[in-house]
Amino acid sequence: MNKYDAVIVGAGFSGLYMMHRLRERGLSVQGFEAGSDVGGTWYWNRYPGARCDSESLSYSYSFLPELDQAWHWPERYSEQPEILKYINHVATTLALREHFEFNTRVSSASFETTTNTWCVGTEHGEQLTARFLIMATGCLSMPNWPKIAGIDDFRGERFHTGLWPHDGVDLRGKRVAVIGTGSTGIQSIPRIASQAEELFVFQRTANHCVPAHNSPMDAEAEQAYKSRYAEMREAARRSMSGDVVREAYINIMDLGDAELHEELDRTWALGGFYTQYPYTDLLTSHEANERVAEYSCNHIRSRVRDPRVAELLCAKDHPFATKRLCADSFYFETFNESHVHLIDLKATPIHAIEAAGVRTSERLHEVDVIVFATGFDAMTGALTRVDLQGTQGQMLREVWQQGPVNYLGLGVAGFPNLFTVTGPGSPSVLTTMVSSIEQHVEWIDECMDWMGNRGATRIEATPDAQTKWVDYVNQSGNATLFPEANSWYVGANIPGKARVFMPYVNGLNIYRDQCDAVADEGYTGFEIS
Ligand code: N01
Repeated sequence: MNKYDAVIVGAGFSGLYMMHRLRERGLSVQGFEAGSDVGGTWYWNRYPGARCDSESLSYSYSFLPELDQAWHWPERYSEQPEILKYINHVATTLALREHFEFNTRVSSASFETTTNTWCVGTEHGEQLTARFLIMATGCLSMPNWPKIAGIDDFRGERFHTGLWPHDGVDLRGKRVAVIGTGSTGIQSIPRIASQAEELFVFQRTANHCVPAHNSPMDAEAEQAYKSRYAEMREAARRSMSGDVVREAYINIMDLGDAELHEELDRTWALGGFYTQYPYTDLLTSHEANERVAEYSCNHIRSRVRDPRVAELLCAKDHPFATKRLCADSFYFETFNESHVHLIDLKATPIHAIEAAGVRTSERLHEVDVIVFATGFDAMTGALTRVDLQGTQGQMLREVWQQGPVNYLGLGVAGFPNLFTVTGPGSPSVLTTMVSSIEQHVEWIDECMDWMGNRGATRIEATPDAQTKWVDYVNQSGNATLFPEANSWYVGANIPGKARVFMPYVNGLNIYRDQCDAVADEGYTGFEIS
């Protein structure tokens, strides 16, 4: 059986950087990736309109300053092919591909207490051992196919946005159904509408949106950013959001109506989904939140011609930004087109999928294609799908049945030498992902280096530190309005999943300091031997 210092699962932004760091230190590392090439999220999500809602100049690695200067992002917010091109370039330049086995899922891993190693198995029956197992499997990587009766009876074509065919799908002249109106639906619906002969949008919950205001990259703005890249990167590292946006400087309830209107006009004109960061009380005060939500709905009312449709598109059942905010590019205007129909699933729920289309309580909507923009088993799904077995033979999925438990979002009691990159209990999805990924990867690498220098072979979160961390993360989340929404942040999109607010809300800056303090004090909260 081959023996390695570490196994890395996943070749997205996390796995690639992790591989680079460990290889630079001369460790033997084997990577596995389910896809046929690198890219992770950006390998799989190729649906029409797939784009990053974080600005291109900040959504990239910070550890390659020369590439920062050389790389040109053609748009303010990059489309999926541009981001994949960047990831491919990095993987090629740093010669990372050769350390990954592609088209291979890790299916099992069990910790051997006698040797302090992980025994890792793949779906193809390979077995290998490694001192460390690093799950760089992403927060939004396990597609959610909803359990709708008759789904297999459909005679036409069906696609999940997170598993979009690599050679694209020709939707011209077709009658298309899109189920789901989260970020993905909102990005793809305008593009699908531009091709389809007829489009039926099945909306269960209207989502809060801010305008993206995407545009070609402004040469002057690009140059100005590049001239200060190091400073911008440092500001991002030290920020709550992991990005360079103004944060926590306005208390909404201190503003009169006219002042607030002016302030939101300014934010909406800037665009981008960081609307939640400038405001101190947006996510803690219902009153403040409702004022922003009302402003947002008025925008929709001014953009959608049919007042009935406009009202349906206004999110009313959860506070503003308590589900991941969506960034829209002509989403609302799409519903002014005569071939686009909005179906309100609250009024007329889906009863079944039939051979000819989607049957709601009202009628059958006949379609040729169904697009499932129905999201992911987020944050835990990619981890609990693997048979991860700890020191007592316990499975991670059993340990996490009532919600994920871990320490710092990085390690789990009973699962020594296992690290999760951007795991639940870390800021991850509430920040610009690459910033959080880099923080985790660097912390893990430094921890492994520290252990190596001391001849330590085992690190494990203590149950006590884990309980305290989970309580702290839960209490921090519960002090906000976030848990009120039936979002994937709380697992509400997956029937039967425990309802726990999973991300860490206090910001990447505070989190980074906490992780650094743990390391500086000799990895307190971990037992090392
Ligand atoms: O998934 P979602 P997504 N019947 O879970 C509906 C990131 N992302 O793929 O709200 C009918 O948000 C569901 O309805 P409801 C981003 O973090 C990033 O859109 O549960 N409908 C909802 O409308 C984002 O948050 C970028 O009532 C059903 C939709 O499907 C995350 O990915 C771009 C249903 C799912 O929305 C996930 O976004 C795009 C059913 N049975 C996405 N089941 C970037 O910027 C589910 N729905 C990088």
